[in-house]
Amino acid sequence: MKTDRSKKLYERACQLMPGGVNSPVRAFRSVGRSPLFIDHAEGSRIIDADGNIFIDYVCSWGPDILGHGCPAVIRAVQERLAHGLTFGACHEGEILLAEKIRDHFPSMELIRLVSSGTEAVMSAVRAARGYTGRDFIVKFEGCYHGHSDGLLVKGGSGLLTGALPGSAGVPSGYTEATLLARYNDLSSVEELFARCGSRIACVIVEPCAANMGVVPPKKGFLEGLRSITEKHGALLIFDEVITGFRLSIGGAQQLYGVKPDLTTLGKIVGGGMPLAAYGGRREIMETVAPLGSVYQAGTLSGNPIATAAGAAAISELEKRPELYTELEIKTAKLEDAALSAGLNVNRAGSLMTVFFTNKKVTDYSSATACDTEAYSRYFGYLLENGIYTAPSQFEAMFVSAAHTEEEIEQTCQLIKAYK
Ligand code: HOZ
Repeated sequence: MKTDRSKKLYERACQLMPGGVNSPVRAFRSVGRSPLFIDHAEGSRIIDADGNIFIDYVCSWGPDILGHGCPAVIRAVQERLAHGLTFGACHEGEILLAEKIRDHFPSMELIRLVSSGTEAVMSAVRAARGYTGRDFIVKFEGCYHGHSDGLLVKGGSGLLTGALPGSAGVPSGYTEATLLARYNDLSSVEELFARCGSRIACVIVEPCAANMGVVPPKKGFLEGLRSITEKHGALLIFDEVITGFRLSIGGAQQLYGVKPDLTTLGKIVGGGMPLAAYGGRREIMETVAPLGSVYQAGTLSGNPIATAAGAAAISELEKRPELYTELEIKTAKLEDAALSAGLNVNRAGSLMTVFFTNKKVTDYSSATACDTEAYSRYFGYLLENGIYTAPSQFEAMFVSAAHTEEEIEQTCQLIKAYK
């Protein structure tokens, strides 16, 4: 595999950006390589600056459920482009997208559009605190909710990749109100509520964790969170930045049948553009300015190009109800291939992770017991054979509508041959 051009670009990038990147996981450090620079992407493939072609199972970390450059999304963007890039003012496209979101996430009675998943989560937590008048929040070890100060405690994704328990630059006062529980362990949540239930504003959770690798909720876990929070007058926030429009068109809450008070969305909802959303029960969202005293704003919030892309992507998903079954079938084939190679796999719908450990991965401590060097070898093997997967043990593999039967079969053969 030729990497001369990527290497040269990386050297230049390192002169300009920390670690040569704009987001740490993509630096490939945890897999002991230097990053590939992508030139373009089409359907299920990405092509790097050296002309290497890969079947892409990162899919921009989730947004590209329809594959890269879905014609309907590109058309919608091109049509909007002619009308201006940003207004910083109200426009109909925001309403069209918000209506679509509410159609599929009826728990989101009022919605605010923002520009990134981090912003959505930070704002939802603020709304939960504003509504309840309480300060504490409960998050789970290994769940990642973006990089806002109070949530950078035992997070997943890049924090796990870099083996960091938290982040420098966050004053301890900012995380003192963040209480940690164990994923899939209701007793750890009950203990926190027994100690300080009247001070807890919310429990925030990835309803299917995907930032310590994929870790589905055990039966009864989400229902348990629902009843504990209700009992104590705290709110339940589902961070569906990854699972929204991915596990089903109505996300994890539709799939698992548990209704949160607040939901955050990102990735697919923006159709590949920088857009995210938070929303929930009307009376909670009415605390957000200008209706209420919880402040949150953004120049590019509800950007017309991004709303057009998001609405077009969701329209495509609506037109293809069979798509979720097809994604499930394709990903189950990859899962079977990994199992037959003796690998340890977790899968939820079209999200999957191969873990290098002998034990079942159900939470942070079982995820962090994985052999990350073994993952690096597996990653390198796939990459050298034309398969692009996440450059970290603690991320998901994403399957899209654009992956063909042949590509899935080719990937399965490679996985089965892995020694
Ligand atoms: N937070 C993303 C993974 N869960 C990484 C995004 C990126 O590096 O582009």
